[in-house]
Amino acid sequence: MREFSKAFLWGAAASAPQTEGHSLENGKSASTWDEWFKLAPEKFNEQQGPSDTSNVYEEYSKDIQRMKELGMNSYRTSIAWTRLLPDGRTVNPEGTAFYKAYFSELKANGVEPIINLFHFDLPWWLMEKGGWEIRESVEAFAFYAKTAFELFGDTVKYWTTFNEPLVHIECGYLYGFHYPAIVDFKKAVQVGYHTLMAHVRAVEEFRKLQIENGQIGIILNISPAYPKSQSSEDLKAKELADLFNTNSFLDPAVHGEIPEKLITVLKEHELTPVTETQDKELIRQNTVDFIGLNYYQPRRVQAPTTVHFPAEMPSDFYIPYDMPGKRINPYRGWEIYPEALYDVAVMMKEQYRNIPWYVSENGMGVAEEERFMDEQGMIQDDYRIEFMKEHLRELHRGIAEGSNCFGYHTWTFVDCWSWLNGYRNRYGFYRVDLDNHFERSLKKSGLWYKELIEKNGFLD
Ligand code: BGP
Repeated sequence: MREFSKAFLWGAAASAPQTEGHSLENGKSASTWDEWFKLAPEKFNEQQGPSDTSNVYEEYSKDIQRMKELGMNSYRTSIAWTRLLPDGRTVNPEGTAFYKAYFSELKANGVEPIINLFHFDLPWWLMEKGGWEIRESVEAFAFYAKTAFELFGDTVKYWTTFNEPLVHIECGYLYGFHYPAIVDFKKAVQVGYHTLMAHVRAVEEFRKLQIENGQIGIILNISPAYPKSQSSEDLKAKELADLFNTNSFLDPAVHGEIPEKLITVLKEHELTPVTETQDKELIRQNTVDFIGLNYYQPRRVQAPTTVHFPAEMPSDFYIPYDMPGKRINPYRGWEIYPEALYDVAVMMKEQYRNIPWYVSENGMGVAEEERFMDEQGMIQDDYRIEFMKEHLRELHRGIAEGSNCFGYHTWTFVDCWSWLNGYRNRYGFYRVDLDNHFERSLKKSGLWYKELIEKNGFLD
């Protein structure tokens, strides 16, 4: 039996833009997703946009009963900045009432809400001014964060500032996947820097309010780098991949410092962002209470064969290595490598002062899951159960060695809309009926999760 600690958090994660629906209604203003969908609907799988989600705006009460039924003791979702503060300054009463009711009901049902402030959804009014490229975004975010803490801090005790800040940086400014789909390394670094400062300022606002028992963290996507070989070139590629993708946010969040090495590399390549004098001190003073790590896949890397100087893209520092024989989830194209979760646990213990952390996302997206539906209408997603088991086994090993992990959340609870992928890949414990997004049905993995929670572990 692999058992977990008594207070271990079991739950699932989601986000406002991927679940709420009513994306341009009830007082909400447009985010970059709403506008991009308007501008280029063909980019979205089956032209499903951000209004086409799982209707949590109406369904949250019933969903909370479903969470309770599985025994979940925690749940993470986010606030939509555009719903709470449609113009960035004025509180939307309808949005406030919705979130108040939603969070209180979670709490009343024994499901601890972990509330995140930013999940890829920048307000359009801010994007039009330059978004994260401009310093104004930092103060705009700090104001939004403060407003949210003041409004909901009596109910919500666990807060996080950003979900996967690397995503809006690299998808928006390096690889063309998200709006504004610009390819510009220097801008990407500036966007990253402003994001970090926005995080830090939000933490500062949080501390000022002294919310009773309140804790604040950040959620980072972690794909630990593994080198192709032990050659010095490949090892350097691994080091740089971790520097840009892992240490860049983890170090300031936990240690209060941007890694010296990163500062040097950016300088060498003329990528240094514009900063302000007080920033260093702000970063130093505003570290977090806990970290959430989203783990899906490792990052296999090797040394680049041709490089530009100064660097034009991260591929001038490291390139992907397509390792023969790796296990893969063919629907998402992501490698399955549970062992990395053990490595992450050890890294948190040894390099990040064993700060409390939890697995804030882990899961397996599979397309056309209706194929696996049995006669009773239940999706037999044994592959998902196996995936979770394998990852929990490795996590447990890390915890047994002293890593301070306090919970495990899967992505996700109810199948949800996923950005450009729409509803292509499903992740939920509950299936959403694509012909009627109000309808949900439990999958086999949900039953397995319920049992896991009941036993606080699993037989292995
Ligand atoms: C994470 C995001 C989520 C979610 C998940 C699954 O990176 O935080 O928003 O989408 O990945 O990925 P996808 O939906 O792209 O398959």
